Amino acid sequence: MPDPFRFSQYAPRPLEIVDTTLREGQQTSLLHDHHKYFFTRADKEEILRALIICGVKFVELFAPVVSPQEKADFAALKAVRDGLITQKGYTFLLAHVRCHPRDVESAIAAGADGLNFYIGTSAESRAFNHGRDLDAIIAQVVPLLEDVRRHHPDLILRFSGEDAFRTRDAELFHVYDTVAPLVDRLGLPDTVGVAAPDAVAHRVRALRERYPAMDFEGHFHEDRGFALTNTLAAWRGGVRYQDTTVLGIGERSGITSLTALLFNLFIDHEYDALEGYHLRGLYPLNVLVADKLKMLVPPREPVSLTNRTHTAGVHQSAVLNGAAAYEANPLDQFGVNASEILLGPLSGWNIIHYFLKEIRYYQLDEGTAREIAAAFKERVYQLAPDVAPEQVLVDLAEKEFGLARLALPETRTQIVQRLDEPPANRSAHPGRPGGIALNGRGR
Ligand code: HCA
Ligand code: CU
Repeated sequence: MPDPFRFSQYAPRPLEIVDTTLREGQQTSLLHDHHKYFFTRADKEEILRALIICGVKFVELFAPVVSPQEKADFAALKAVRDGLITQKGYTFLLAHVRCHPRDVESAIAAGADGLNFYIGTSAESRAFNHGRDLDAIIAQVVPLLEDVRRHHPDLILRFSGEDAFRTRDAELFHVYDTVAPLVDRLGLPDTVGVAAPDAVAHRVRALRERYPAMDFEGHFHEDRGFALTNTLAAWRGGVRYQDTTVLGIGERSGITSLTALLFNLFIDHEYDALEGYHLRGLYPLNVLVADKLKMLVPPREPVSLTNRTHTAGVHQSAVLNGAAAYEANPLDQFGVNASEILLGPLSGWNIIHYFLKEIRYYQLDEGTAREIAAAFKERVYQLAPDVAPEQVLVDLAEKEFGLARLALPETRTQIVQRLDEPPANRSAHPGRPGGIALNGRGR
């Protein structure tokens, strides 16, 4: 009987997301100001839990050597993972390590399931990062990998030539030829975001020809706005493992967004790729991480409430006749619907603030939104099935917190938010208002 805890006996799915919100994501400029934005241990635990619930099986963390806090967090996150095994199966925790024995030892001591090695191979990295030439890189990396392989045969090993897209084919091959027999995967990170989809397709083809039995891992930065398209190009070229973060956060403008990737694969009918992912949990996941960053799900995220917001008058009247007029994509299947927005286990005060302010047009500040959210959460799970949760929220806002609505002139444009749920859910809540939630502005 295969042992699901051992990678050698794990049958990888067609697409394996390697989520790196808790590593690359922590390098986002949004987390730069640590007084305002900071992933606490509790935040990280919540994010990991949500990722596992959404079906992610590979999660990258910093090597514990990075700081005492990361070390302690690693242990806490492992405990979260262990607590979910019976319910959700095994998720592999991978430590991001420099090709340095100290990094490796710290990760092994912390009980990592795998090591994601990286070292710069481009001329720029060689000149400005570590000062070693390609043969010196090989001389540093190969004995280390051999040693780890020998003593820890069950560890999942991945090696990335950092800045692979500014590394010439021949130079990358020079390093990968010696490393390939020692690892489970080779990475192809576009560290500085220079690649376009054609270059990605070309590189993937060349790598697959040279290493036909090898698995690859894509990692694409957003500097040119190509992160998602590059990931799709790599996936279509046969790259099974793809790095993502929630909301695409990461160094500079970030990397590929987890939910944007799964959403696009769905739209393109690539259902094989979606095996094992829980799509309805994706919008709540976006909200959860946005909430930690003290912001709303950014409007550029495909899986967002803004994609169901209509402001132009002609759009609104068309949407009221038939949503399909300006909504082509089944966002409700990704959790952008009233029950996930208000009731999802991950929805925070932020979305309640947005809902009351932007959709229902109450005047309220953040502090009040937090208080209302706390009261709402206490109440909403004890509801009779025929009471609409939106009504509870509105009652709280009006009757207990005495909020007033913004009074605006008739002519002011209404913003229409479609928060209707799919028919199956709707019939379960006969007390709920009709399919379209109209805001109260000017009415
Ligand atoms: C970094 C760089 C990295 C590493 C990716 C990888 C990149 O922040 O250390 O290990 O494959 O973009 O190259 O994120
Ligand atoms: Cu990166």
